[in-house]
Amino acid sequence: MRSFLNVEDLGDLKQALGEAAEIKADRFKYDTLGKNKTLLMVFFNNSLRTRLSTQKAAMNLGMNVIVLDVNAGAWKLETERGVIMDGDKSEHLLEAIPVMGSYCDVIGIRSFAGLTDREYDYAETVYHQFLRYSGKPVFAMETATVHPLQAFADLITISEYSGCSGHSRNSGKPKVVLTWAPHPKSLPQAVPNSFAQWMNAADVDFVITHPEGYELDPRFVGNARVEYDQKKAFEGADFIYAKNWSCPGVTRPEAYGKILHDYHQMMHWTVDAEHMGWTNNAHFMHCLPVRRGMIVTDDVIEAPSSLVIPEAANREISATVVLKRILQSL
Ligand code: AN0
Ligand code: CP
Repeated sequence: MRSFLNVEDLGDLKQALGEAAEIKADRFKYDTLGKNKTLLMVFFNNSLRTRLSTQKAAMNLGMNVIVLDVNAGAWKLETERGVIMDGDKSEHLLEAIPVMGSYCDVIGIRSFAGLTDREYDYAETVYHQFLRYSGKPVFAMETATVHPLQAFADLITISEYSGCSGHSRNSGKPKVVLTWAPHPKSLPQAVPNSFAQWMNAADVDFVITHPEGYELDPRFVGNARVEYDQKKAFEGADFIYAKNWSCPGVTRPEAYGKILHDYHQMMHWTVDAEHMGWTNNAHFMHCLPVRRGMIVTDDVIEAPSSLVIPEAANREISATVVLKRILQSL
């Protein structure tokens, strides 16, 4: 595997879930696979889980790890071609990428959407430059439009907990609901995009609910059911996956990356005990970091049915499977 951005990059999902279970049973099973191989993790944005879980995954496989925080100590990087670099940016990404590639065997990239130029973000311009100019396999640690390590960890978690809950009303398939929830700042669409893409590929009954104007890109929505009435969407749900995202610019191109309403008017979308009461005793999920009181109430996130901690722990598992696949193809 030379690139990890989309669910298709992993091939058969059942096999990938089998590998995840194998790693979970013995996370050091392949601890010599990465001997003398170096992972470089490049962060253009903050992280807690991705940074720790991906580094841990690399260590499980016996790799060496280098972490670069581009905005804390590196030269400021220009990303556009054809500009006269007379501002505060000292180096161009097109030199920086092959230099980074010369020090490592695998590169992970965290580079969020700028949320101003939809075409630039949705072309995954920065990711594809790394893929083209580094000469090394590259994987997404949340790029402009996707967060596949998160979605894979989410799928692992759902498959673990749908097995043991077994109380779905939907002919054996768990009902999984992705719900928009309020947030005071503009956030990317990467997490909901990937979650939708992976749920569409999985064996679940999948519903998306959000206020009008927040329609996700059709390439990620696929055949999912979109239900604007949050209560109807929640009915019978086995898993509630909450996330905020800014306007994806599908039905409102001029509002790309914006918050469409003052969040004070949207607090009825916050997932609280009343919302969870509409479900089939659903598990609550969120990728974290989460703002309590905005996305979810304290009681819901602290309830025994909340999966936010095991979900985050599964990030180590998803990253170990992905790095293992990459190392096996070197
Ligand atoms: C980021 C986002 O919404 O994409 C990262 C989530 C994993 N969240 C924030 O910036 C708060
Ligand atoms: N869920 C997730 O990717 O968290 P971080 O932003 O802390 O890495």
